[in-house]
Amino acid sequence: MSYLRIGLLLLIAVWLLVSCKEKNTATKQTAMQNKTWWKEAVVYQIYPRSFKDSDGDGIGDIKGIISKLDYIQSLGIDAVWLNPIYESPNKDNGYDISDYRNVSKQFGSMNDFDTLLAGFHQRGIKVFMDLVVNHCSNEHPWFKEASKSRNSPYYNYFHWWPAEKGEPPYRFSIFDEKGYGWEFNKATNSYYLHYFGDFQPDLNWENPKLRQEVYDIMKFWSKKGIDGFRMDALAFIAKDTTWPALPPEYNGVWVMYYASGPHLHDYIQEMNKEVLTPYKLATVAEAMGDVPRVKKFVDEDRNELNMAYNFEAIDFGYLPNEYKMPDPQGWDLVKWKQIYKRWDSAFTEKGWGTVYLANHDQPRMVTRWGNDAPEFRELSSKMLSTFILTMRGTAFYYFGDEIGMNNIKFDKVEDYNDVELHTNYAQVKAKGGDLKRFLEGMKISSRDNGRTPMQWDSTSGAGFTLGNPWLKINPNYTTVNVAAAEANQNSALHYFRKLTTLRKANEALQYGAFTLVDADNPDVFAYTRTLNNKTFLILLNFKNKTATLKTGMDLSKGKTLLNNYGSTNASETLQPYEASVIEF
Ligand code: TEU
Repeated sequence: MSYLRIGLLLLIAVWLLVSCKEKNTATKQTAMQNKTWWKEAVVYQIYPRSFKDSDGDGIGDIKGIISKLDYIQSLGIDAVWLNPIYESPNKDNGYDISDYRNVSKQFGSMNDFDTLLAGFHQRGIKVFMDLVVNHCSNEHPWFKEASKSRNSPYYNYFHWWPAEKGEPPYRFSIFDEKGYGWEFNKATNSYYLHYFGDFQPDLNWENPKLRQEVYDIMKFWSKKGIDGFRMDALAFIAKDTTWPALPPEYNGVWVMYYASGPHLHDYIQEMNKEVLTPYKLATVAEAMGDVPRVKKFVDEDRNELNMAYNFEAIDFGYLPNEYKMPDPQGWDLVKWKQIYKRWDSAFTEKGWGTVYLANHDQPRMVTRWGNDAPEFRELSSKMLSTFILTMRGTAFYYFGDEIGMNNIKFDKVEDYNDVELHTNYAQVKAKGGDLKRFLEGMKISSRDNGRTPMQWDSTSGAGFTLGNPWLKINPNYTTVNVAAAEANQNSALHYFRKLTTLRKANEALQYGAFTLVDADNPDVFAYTRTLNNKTFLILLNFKNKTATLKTGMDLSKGKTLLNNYGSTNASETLQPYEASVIEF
């Protein structure tokens, strides 16, 4: 064969290889992008206690949410997640349920709920309910009965350690002052297990009867027509009931040990078969752990759940071995970007992630991840909203962030309501720790910062209540409120609406591949989202100073679709907290 022929054959072979590879990526893209409503959704989280009070008792309620349905629709969101609305003694604000089939009297009636659900559906908004089944309240009839006698039919609905066997093997409890997860019960002469507060006994998922009870509760709500469940503390439901001693490498990383009950995934698969598939429910779970662990919950082939929260990114920037104590050195953007990269690549083909920067367990996003100084509050909150709505993964957006609500930063421990805060305060106090330092840290990280009432207008009570609010209202409500934001065309609120519209109109922002740009840039979080022939470049300056980056792209070819400074010129120099969405 002549050299010419060999050369020609080689050329053809290379051409064939390249075109096949291109085809492969194309098929891969469509394969990874089987479309579903919940992958495209922006989910707006409503903390009912703090959203809108209709009867003047200082506590938000269902009728209050109903009165704001048109506002919620106007945001352009696709679904809502309601924090627990069930009957509860409210020691952990609804995460201690005493009746799974009734609405809390504080919030209204079942009729109100039915009206609310219909109101959402009429507006094309889907509804996620909170499912809290790792534990119930100690005032739930199951526990009340179980704790009377070992012969109670409900005794095995919970985990017990008989006192005649001595001290139970150590387990940690997050809302217990001593951090001890077993509580002695005299009537049964045994200890019951509680990973959270002693008022939140853990349910025994190893008991098939209990599992059936849970599925029945889920069916009860599903028959009403809800669209999905947000699953609380789901990683912890299964336990190793041989109660092995915690290994030396445990080192306080309880999620990695407790999240691994041997039958965890069997139970979730059973739940999927019994309820999730038949009722076509979407699911998002608190499935704590590292990426490989989390993947197991949402890998489509495993028939378990749809989405999981990214705890790694949200817990970033705290001092090791101290609960939610912000690192005085700040947090490292380059490392944070790598977390998102890792989580994104875990879900390119199977499974699906979520993107969020706040919820009821977190402080306000603008204080924690942006800058709530008056000159930067709106700018940085627009920048963070841009991040949440242009990343790959279902967007979970916390009520009030659309107007840039920020942390209230209580000075006194008495101002706090949260069981978590009071537990940790008591622990620091018992150890003779620095309480002043603790309270300073909590101004940044504590959960109550995210739970202060919604600021609707500048009237007394912020348009939230005519009564005495259950938690203090941020005094800046006189200027930071929905009414003021509606009146100002440049507000974070109007910007958020532009973002939801932009995301909806562009599949590339929903399904497009995510690639970091200038990954090592210490100030700017930049990335592209690409699908077929469309690319979006997103530039986000996370710092309070001018920053530059290298995109390696010809920005003159791009069109700026959205910019929080109103600029239309794409540039590699960004103003403090500048955000740009550029289309190519
Ligand atoms: O949170 C689960 C959880 O594991 C908590 O540790 C959470 O990460 C912590 O609150 C962060 O500060 C869920 C709910 O979201 C939370 O509100 C409840 O208090 C908790 O379960 C118990 O039900």
